[in-house]
Amino acid sequence: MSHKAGFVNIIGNPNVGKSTLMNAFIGEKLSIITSKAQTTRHRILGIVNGEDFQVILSDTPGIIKPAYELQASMMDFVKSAFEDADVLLYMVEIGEKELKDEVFFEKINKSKIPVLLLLNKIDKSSQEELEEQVAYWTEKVSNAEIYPVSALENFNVPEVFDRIVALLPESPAFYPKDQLTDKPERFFVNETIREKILLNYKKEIPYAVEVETEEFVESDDIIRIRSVIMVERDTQKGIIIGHKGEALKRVGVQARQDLEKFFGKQVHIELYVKVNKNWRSNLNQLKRFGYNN
Ligand code: GDP
Ligand code: K
Ligand code: MG
Repeated sequence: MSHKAGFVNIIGNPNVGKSTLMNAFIGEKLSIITSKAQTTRHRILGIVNGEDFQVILSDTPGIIKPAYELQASMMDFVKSAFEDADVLLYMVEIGEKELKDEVFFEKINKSKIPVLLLLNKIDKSSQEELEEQVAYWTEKVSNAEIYPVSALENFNVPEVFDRIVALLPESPAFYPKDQLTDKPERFFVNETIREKILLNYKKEIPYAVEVETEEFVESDDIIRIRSVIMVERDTQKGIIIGHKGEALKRVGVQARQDLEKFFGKQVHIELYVKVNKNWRSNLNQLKRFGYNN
């Protein structure tokens, strides 16, 4: 049986309905939805699995000018998901056009990645307005396929999803099919720490390591994180920690810097190392890492 998998990036100004759409895709509440602009500062990863597909979605902050810098830092943060996205969803809402940036249009029009322009909140518009807007966007983003949708009312959402799957390349799944999706921030922290481990140690170490974030507590001005790095042997624990704890400290500092940029908040991160001989084969342990729900 053929299988499709790939990365989908959702972009658009704040409050156009990106999170609502993502939740509609995923079928459960995943990201924070609010009418306040710029609430979604996190890059939240959601994964929708089917028997023969895996769609990996990210929801990013707005693309209006003040967000550009933030976006740039996010871009090098998760380069692969961004640059190697297989499908780009560009969401706008009915009535929105003044805020647009010509540079951005150009980028869209030159995109090698297929772009679906989702004209959202059509439940609020008249037929006439809808037609007028479709004409406007057809002219602006000549390169995109345009879909009028209502993320809130699920109008045309399944069709968009089917189109996404159709556009994805043939590929095995990137993440275990039963990957946890209800704690995306933790998942993201784990991936960040794992990346830093990859950067700081020789090859055999990263493969012997699993990261689990046990605590992720967010308040107004700080996020407190505690994560455990699981290794299989005592010797690996020693290597991870390093002389006077310096190696582990470096991993922590690098992870913190990235996470602060990413979350736009101060981050306090506590890392510790645990030896767990069979983490790889022990199913119960795997469950704790979120591979079962
Ligand atoms: P985001 O900032 O792009 O992630 O936008 P959100 O998903 O947080 O949505 C912002 C606001 O728009 C929320 O109040 C949503 O309920 C509302 N919204 C989203 N989609 C629709 C839609 O299709 N129709 C209507 N009427 N409201 C919507
Ligand atoms: K929002
Ligand atoms: Mg959002």
